[in-house]
Amino acid sequence: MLEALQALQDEALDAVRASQDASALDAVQSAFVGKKGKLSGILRTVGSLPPEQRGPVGKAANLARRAVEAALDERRAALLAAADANLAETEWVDATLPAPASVVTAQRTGGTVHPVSALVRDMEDIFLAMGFETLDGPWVEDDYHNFGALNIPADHPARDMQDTYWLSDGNLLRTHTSPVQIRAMKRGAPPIRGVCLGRVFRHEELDATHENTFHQVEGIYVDRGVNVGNMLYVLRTLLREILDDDVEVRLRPSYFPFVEPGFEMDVTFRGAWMELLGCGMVHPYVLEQGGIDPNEFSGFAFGLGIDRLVMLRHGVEDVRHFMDGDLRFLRQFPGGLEG
Ligand code: FA5
Repeated sequence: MLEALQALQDEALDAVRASQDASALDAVQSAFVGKKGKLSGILRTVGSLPPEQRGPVGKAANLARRAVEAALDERRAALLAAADANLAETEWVDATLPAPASVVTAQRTGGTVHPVSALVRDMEDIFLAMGFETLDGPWVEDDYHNFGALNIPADHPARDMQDTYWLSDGNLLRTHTSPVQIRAMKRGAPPIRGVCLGRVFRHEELDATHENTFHQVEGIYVDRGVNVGNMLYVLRTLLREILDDDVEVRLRPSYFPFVEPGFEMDVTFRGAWMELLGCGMVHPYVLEQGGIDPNEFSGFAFGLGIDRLVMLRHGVEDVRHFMDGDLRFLRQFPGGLEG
């Protein structure tokens, strides 16, 4: 499998080098790393491999995907630069006009990877190695998926826990990634092992740990006999991979209408406890909404604040830095293309 991956990566890199224009690069992109591409196909099968192979194959497949993506970016920038140089020789340029899209794209390839994106990628690797697949869901949700199916009917006081941006058509900007639980269950029968890493929106009172646009990772695992112990194992493995050993963690009972029992996990940050995630066993009502028989199956789910985990990882004192786009902040993070 690993050799096949290497061969696939080599084939993709050769194809990138041979591409002479943007449409050729687009074709290489979709053939290898697009949704239906060959490398993406391998990544999707990782969860069904024997457990001891998942880690190495998942990791190698991700590395191969990134190498191909980086080569595509580089080749695209080189072709654009060549085209611009050509243009500059043959045409008079009005420097007061906004830069053409090609120049903006080329400059963008010189940026750094946002620390939230970097953690998202790392977490995807960790979950892939544990046999989870990555799921997606819309930012604009309907009331049913964001609340109703999660056992929060229209008049339920728990709606007040998540102050919502409503749209004029009655839909809303999702307040959490939990609607993806319902979408995952409706998509296919158990076993279900999925994670969704994405953006969520709340009309919040802003402070150092509360933004109105932030990121969560939702996890859902449904099968026969799934229990709280399985959940704790997954959460512990995740945090052990991401955080230093000396970070203290505590679990305490909590309430979310869509789990029973429910918990919250806190971590120590700057001398105080900071809430990191909510979790629990998927409520029987929610399983039923997903078309799953609660007498036969059980499951756990969790929702973790990614931005807060980035704060812990890098010692960032205020969550509002992540979305305000200040390059002096963003350039501090290693791992970007600038170094
Ligand atoms: C939820 O959103 C639940 N959907 C989590 C869940 C999923 C519970 C599955 C049970 C099962 P909560 O509102 O507590 O719960 O948000 C989850 C995490 O998101 C918080 O622990 C925190 O880390 C992060 N978070 C919440 N609000 C903000 C905010 N305004 N800014 C940054 N991070 C936030």
